[in-house]
Amino acid sequence: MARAPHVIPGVDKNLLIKDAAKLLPDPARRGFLKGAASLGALTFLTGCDITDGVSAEKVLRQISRFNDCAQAVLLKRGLLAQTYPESAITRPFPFNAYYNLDEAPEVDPADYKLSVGGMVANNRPWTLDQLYALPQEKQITRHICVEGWSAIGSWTGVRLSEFLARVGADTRARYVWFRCAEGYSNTIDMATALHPQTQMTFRFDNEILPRAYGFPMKIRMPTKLGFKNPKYVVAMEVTNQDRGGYWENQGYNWFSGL
Ligand SMILES: Nc1nc2c(c(=O)[nH]1)N[C@H]1C(S)=C(S)[C@@H](COP(=O)(O)O)O[C@H]1N2
Ligand SMILES: [Mo]
Repeated sequence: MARAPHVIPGVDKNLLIKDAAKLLPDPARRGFLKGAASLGALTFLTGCDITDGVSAEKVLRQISRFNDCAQAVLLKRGLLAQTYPESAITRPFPFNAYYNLDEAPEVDPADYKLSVGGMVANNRPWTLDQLYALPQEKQITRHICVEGWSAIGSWTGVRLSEFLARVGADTRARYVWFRCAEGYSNTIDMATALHPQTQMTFRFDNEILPRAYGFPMKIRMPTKLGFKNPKYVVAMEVTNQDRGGYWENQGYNWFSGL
């Protein structure tokens, strides 16, 4: 089932660095994009240790690590990822997964239940109707994939922080782990989980989230790279253990070969 499309020969690493920098909250982003877009400049702006590498693999891994570090340093200051007007939305918005669209999971909304576990006071599962009844808001933000593309989309849903409060999550826990209908998974740090722009998403471009983009629910976080945004989410767990994820567990070796 797995394919290995995550290397695009000829991708310019400087462009990738520039794109990754768009994840930075202002004013760090503006400063960075105005100046020389280098890993050195990223280090300077954030204080996060990042060193230039010879291979694209190394660079991308560093960017990924850099993003984790930037979370702690920049997002704790309450900074937000850039938002855009409706006119900036990329149409059509790209589909991406480790398989083709016709192999994407088809979740039956009537059967769907989000299971909630780990360090929470209330672990009852949630139906789609119960989730839809929560307060929702819309964000128009940029999604950046390490395969070398980015696109601006419109996502509507509930703040993950709001949901975590409702299930009585222990927010002193270090991580939130997600499992998806087809087996994809990933772990995010609690700072990201509680970030105001991290969203349980139910709509794309004002319509019920299409199958391509993760029906019935994805987790959207504009402060993280695309692969950290799980689609078709069926389970969530609040935990002190880093349980990794689909790509994380492969040690990013999907980059090798460049
Ligand atoms: N369940 C699941 N979520 C996933 C993936 C996947 O293969 N399965 N791919 C990730 C990657 S690498 C990207 S870039 C985005 C693509 O989201 P999109 O199809 O909405 O553009 O989904 C992320 N979340
Ligand atoms: Mo991606």
